[in-house]
Amino acid sequence: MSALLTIALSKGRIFKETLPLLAAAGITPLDDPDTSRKLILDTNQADVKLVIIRATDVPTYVQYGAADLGVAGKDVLLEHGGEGLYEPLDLKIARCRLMVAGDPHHCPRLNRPRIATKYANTTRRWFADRGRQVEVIKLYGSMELAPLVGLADYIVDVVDTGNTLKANGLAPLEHIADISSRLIINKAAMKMKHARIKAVMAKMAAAVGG
Ligand code: PRT
Ligand code: MG
Repeated sequence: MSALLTIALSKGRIFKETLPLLAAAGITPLDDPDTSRKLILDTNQADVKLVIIRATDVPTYVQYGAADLGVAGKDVLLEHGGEGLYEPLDLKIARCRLMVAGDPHHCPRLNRPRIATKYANTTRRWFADRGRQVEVIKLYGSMELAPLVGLADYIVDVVDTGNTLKANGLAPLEHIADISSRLIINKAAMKMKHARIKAVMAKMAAAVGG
């Protein structure tokens, strides 16, 4: 007898890169979220389910215990704040950098440059910590467009190859943080399902490698 274990994941790169780590823990999904319309995926283990949600919603599901475990980018965790969560394991997947970016030839508004980003909390904190006055404009996607149409002087976004910035005449300017995805765990679940979660964690940790 064992309690149900629910794991929250987002589609795309996090799902793909988490699959081998779950496999190392003996967990294989029975459906592919790219072709299935199901939001709850069964796995080869009857008592392990995957819930497939937006990347930015993963910490919220785990915080409130709707999922016991989850995988979320450090960018998303910094923005969420990490309340109600343990973050015990760096999975070293979906790596990128959180950067300030912009047109290197652009002259910003002198007193208070505008920064467009979906990372509004992180951005406010980062500039405030450096004593730099900025106006943060919250967006939900396509940040690269904002400087091109005069909505903002700079953006804060995650950058991998930098190709998306380059294709839009932008360049990375300042490094905020190195990003990778983390295993996150609901604090109450960690107590109630301790042995079970510890076992999954240990196998995933062994599979992460250096
Ligand atoms: O796509 P959706 O709006 O549903 O949500 P999401 O963008 O938050 O999810 P997803 O799956 O795209 O990203 C999940 C996590 O992957 C992020 O929270 C990051 O921690 C991590 N990650 C790693 C990235 C990238 N690399 C990355 N390159 N997330 C986004 N990107 C974007 C980047 O901003 C650019 O627009 O991908 C585009 C290509 O990047 P370049 O630099 O290679 O051109
Ligand atoms: Mg995306």
